[in-house]
Amino acid sequence: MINIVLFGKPGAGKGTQAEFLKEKYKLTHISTGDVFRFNLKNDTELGKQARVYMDAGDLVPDELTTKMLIDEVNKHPDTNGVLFDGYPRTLSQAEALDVFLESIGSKVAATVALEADDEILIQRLLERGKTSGRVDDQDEEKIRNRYQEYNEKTAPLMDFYKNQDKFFIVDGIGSIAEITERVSAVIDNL
Ligand code: B4P
Repeated sequence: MINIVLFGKPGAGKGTQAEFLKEKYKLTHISTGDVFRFNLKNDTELGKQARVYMDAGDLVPDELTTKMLIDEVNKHPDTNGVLFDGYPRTLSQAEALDVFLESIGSKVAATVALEADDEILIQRLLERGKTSGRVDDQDEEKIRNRYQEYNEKTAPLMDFYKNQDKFFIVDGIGSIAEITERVSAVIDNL
């Protein structure tokens, strides 16, 4: 299994790049944001619990998120590898992911961070909010809260992966195809 973590601030393009990378490398794409949104839409118990956090732009509690993530990975026992999109987002999630992957004889091969300036990203999200119907994309205050959550809880993961020599930074500004090339160059060199 070759497992790649796509890392970056909200709107950095993780989901956008994952759509291309999953085809190119035949990986299973798991977006925790998408799985949560599916549960919200279908009004499941998990959706009901996650909604209040997501709508406010807060992270969903670790216990709920990690259980959901493990359930998703377990649905694909024969996969070539997983493209983790939006997970882990806290140190506790990163540690839980390592423990889980080790239990199935696997590990994170690399974490690829898409880097871009906050103000550009906020504009991207507001633009998407015009058509996505996502409550968390429509209000600048909620978007700024997502960046605060990122700075406080997710940014520390950079050191976690740097200390394991698994952290690769890619410039997230440019055309979608250019960025796919940059991420591919990292994966091809692993
Ligand atoms: P996510 O669904 O992961 O959303 P995201 O960070 O907004 O998106 P992403 O970086 O994938 O951006 P995208 O490609 O879509 O999370 C939403 C919420 O779910 C979180 O706030 C949290 O509440 C919850 N959640 C999810 N995972 C969790 C976890 N592990 N723990 C706790 N809570 C969790 O791109 C954004 C926009 O930019 C798009 O409109 C796209 O078209 C555009 N774009 C992309 N690339 C571009 C480029 N190169 N140039 C111009 N525009 C571009």
